[in-house]
Amino acid sequence: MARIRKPIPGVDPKLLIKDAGKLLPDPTRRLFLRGGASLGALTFLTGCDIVDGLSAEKALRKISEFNDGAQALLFSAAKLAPTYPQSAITRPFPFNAYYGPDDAPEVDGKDYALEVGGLVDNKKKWTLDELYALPEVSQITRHICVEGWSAIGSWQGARLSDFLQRVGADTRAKYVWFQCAEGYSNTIDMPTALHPQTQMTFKFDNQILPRAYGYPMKIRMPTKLGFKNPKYVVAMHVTNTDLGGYWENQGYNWFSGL
Ligand SMILES: Nc1nc2c(c(=O)[nH]1)N[C@H]1C(S)=C(S)[C@@H](COP(=O)(O)O)O[C@H]1N2
Ligand SMILES: [Mo]
Repeated sequence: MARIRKPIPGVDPKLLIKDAGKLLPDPTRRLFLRGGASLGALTFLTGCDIVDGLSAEKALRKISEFNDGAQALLFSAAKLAPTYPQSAITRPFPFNAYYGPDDAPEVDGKDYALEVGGLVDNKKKWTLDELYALPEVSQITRHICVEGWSAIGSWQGARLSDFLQRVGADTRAKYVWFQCAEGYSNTIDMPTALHPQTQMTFKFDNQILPRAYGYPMKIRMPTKLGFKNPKYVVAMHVTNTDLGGYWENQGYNWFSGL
């Protein structure tokens, strides 16, 4: 549908778009330019309705602060992480946490009940039997840790997007936050939560997830670095507030993904 734009007092749209283009980091800049670099795209990226000089300045300020957010908005569900054959699985698969393997949480599966909160219709808790009954998907993908190692693993579980739909999550919300048994936490953007390879993982290599790898549940996101993949997850909240995370709060790049 064609839309006639009124002139914006005090703003030359051509210059504004040029400035925005200069401020944007790649690859967002390339996508912005390729997509027509319009006022509409700028409005979409910043969430600012550009009606005057003040809001135009605000949009530019946002863009310059905004590398993570701009990338997240352009994150495409069509972009899949590479998958591998069985023979490529790294054995033994490495353990990693901010403590040694002996200090990994020991979650009692019998008492386990996943808390689901925030912007969802159904806040009932989920037992392991209920979670195990969800339709299963499987992936063999590479896990990449910022500490300088990577490994290929095989993970089975439920699609997080299916689960979010099932609990009536408001998928227009910005984030999903995860809380882990030992206090680790994570916030991810909704596009990543809805990505087809983002998985609520209950098994490693078709066996119940061992304690080392996050029993009873981890969130597997092959489009994100290792530290964005929380293990021992006990709660999940759909939210419009960025609740940060263990490493994010210590300055790690929030988006940390493809
Ligand atoms: N609960 C919890 N989840 C966590 C961590 C942690 O310390 N606690 N470490 C993260 C990091 S940095 C990495 S690389 C992976 C390691 O997962 P793995 O032990 O299955 O290889 O878990 C991530 N998720
Ligand atoms: Mo990591």
